[in-house]
Amino acid sequence: MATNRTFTMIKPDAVESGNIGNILQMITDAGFDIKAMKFTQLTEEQAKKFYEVHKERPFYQELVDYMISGPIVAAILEKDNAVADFRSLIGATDPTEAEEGTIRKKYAESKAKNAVHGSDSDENAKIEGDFHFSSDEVIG
Ligand code: IDP
Ligand code: MG
Repeated sequence: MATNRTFTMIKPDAVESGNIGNILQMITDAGFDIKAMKFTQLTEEQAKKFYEVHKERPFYQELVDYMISGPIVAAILEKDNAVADFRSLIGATDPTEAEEGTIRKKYAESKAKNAVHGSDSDENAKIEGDFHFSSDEVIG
């Protein structure tokens, strides 16, 4: 059964380009409630662990280096059908393939520097939210 929470990060390229506010506006306009949020910078150890599923992929170290290159915003979001609806809102991994009006179409620089993360399943949403937030940092 679909749960109602997902996990996101506004990635270093979008923070650097000054789009935290624009992206949060799109997220809340789409009906997501923020249940937890922090501005932080990942350590290499954290980034490696977060993206461990991709460790055999050729871009793994590039991805880790990028994700630690500057600060991010991490958040837990709530909405009916959160995981699927948020993937629709962010668009395809490669912004050249993302639909008009999606966050990645508007704000991503490239397939690697693609502005936002969105969990790909309910199971991973829980794992990723728990990775970044302790229970007393989550509201409600
Ligand atoms: P997703 O973020 O749309 O779920 P994944 O395939 O899970 O995409 O890849 C995780 C992240 O790895 C992407 O968001 C992107 O930052 C990076 N990435 C994916 N494919 C490539 C690539 O071909 N080159 C460089 N980085 C990539
Ligand atoms: Mg993914």
